[in-house]
Amino acid sequence: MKKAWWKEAIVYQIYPRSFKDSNGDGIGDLQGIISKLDYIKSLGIDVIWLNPIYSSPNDDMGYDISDYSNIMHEFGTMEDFDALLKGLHERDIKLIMDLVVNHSSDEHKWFVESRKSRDNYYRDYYHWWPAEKGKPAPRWSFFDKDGDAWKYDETTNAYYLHYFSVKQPDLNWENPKLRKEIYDMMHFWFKKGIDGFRMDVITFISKDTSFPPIPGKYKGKMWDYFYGNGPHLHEYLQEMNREVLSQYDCLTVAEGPGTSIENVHDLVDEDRHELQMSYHFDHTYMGFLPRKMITEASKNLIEFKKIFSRWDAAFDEKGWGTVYLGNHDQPRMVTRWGNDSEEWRELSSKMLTTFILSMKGTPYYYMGDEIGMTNIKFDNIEDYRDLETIGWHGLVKREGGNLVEFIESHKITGRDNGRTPMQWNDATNSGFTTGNSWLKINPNYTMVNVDAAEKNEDSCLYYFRKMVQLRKENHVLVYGKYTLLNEDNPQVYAYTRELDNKKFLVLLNFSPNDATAETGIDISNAKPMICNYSNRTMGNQLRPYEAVIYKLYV
Ligand code: TEU
Ligand code: CA
Repeated sequence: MKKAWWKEAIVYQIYPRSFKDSNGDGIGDLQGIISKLDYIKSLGIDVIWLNPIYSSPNDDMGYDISDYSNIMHEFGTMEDFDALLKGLHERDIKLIMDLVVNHSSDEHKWFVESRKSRDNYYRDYYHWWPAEKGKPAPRWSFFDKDGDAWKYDETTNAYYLHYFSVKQPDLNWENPKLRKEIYDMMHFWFKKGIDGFRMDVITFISKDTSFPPIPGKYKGKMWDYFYGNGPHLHEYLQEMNREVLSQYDCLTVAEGPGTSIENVHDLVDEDRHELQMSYHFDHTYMGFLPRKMITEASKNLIEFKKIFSRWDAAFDEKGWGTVYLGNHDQPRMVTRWGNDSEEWRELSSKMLTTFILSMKGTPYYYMGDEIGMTNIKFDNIEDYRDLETIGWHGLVKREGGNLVEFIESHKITGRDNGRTPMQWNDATNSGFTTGNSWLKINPNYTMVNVDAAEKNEDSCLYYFRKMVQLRKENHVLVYGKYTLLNEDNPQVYAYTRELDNKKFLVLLNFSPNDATAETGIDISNAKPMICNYSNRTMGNQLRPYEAVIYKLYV
């Protein structure tokens, strides 16, 4: 296993819109993040992944970019960005930015020009279908109000493609002029000193521009798999690597909808000269029906263990993986995978943190999870700001579907649950803003906040810092061989990590009941390295949501 800084790094994701507002407009901003740099440093993490901060009309909260080389005015100025980057680097923290180049905003000058005429210089920066050829073969859109990825545009009597919202037209990567523009933009940011990119739906960028009907085998399956393996994807990523990435000591991670164990090596193996790692969605969709309606199967631990064990094994020989539970597209991990009741919130949050930071692969940890933030569970669609939930709600309404069931499911699955503002203290608006927050703040901020956690050495926050240190001091948790134990136990996730002469045993009770870990391992003289209960009774009995890591003497 070849060692590398980006394999040993712990990545902390900041959703800037909701981290800290410095000017009272209710929207987080770069100066707000700067005011919290010492807090960020205190976590012990190595890399910040910053969601998009570029100019945007915010149809999809910054994932619709109208100028790739400028800062969204709500977030501040380029000088603020330079100060933020300097502040992070002074604290030995790297910064990776979000590269959103499958699509731009429809307000980007390229698209404003492209839609003007069929012979415009920028016409082929996007995917157009002349209407005289009839309507093109159906493509599904994640965010279109009717799920239709083709939008008719009267001016030039043609359709344009948008896998996401109508305000997010897909860029035409088959056009070398477009690709060069993207590479130049990437150099611009690298020359400012950033340390890499998280690449938004990068697997979708290559399209067969004859737009044939989607093959039958993808019917009913996630469209991601068809979208995620276009004809020239790897050619373009190898070109991006040659033209840009190979010239910098950087971290590159694909957001990889449509990646599978079968195809991920084409993306991340070192000898492919493309990217370094990718994150998949297999666990996030567990038990979900279309439009993120939820079923009982959504928390099946046996399935969860199978998924993570399969993905771990995928990188036994080559390539490298990622481990995450939360991000800005996912519900809060303690609600989705733990238990957000007041009785079990802290214990189960610490248990999940133990999992993320004791698995092989680079951990991606989402802001606020370190204090055990929970889903806000809106009762009204009017409280949502995310076009995904609002769009699907409209669709269900038009179909005469069950809106009560929809709202109930989205209390768990809706993306805005993970986007509510960071909870700093128990003052008004949790110290996030002195104005009216762009998205409601979880009322539990009076108890769940950074200040309260800093005053309590038994808090999720202190536990997170301890787990970070345990991982950094024990590379067996980074590179060690993972072996799943007791796989058919529906309550307990048990595994070992081994490297050279070190062997750790991780026992996690994912249930609210006592459980027994049947691992066959004698722990009578093992050393508990960390536990989320103040006292660890030896043996393989686990209390509700108990997490413990033992050092075994082999
Ligand atoms: O997400 C792409 C993506 O796959 C998710 O939208 C996922 O399919 C969806 O949340 C599941 O319901 C990226 C960004 O992370 C997301 O925030 C953007 O909305 C999207 O791309 C478009 O840029
Ligand atoms: Ca602000």
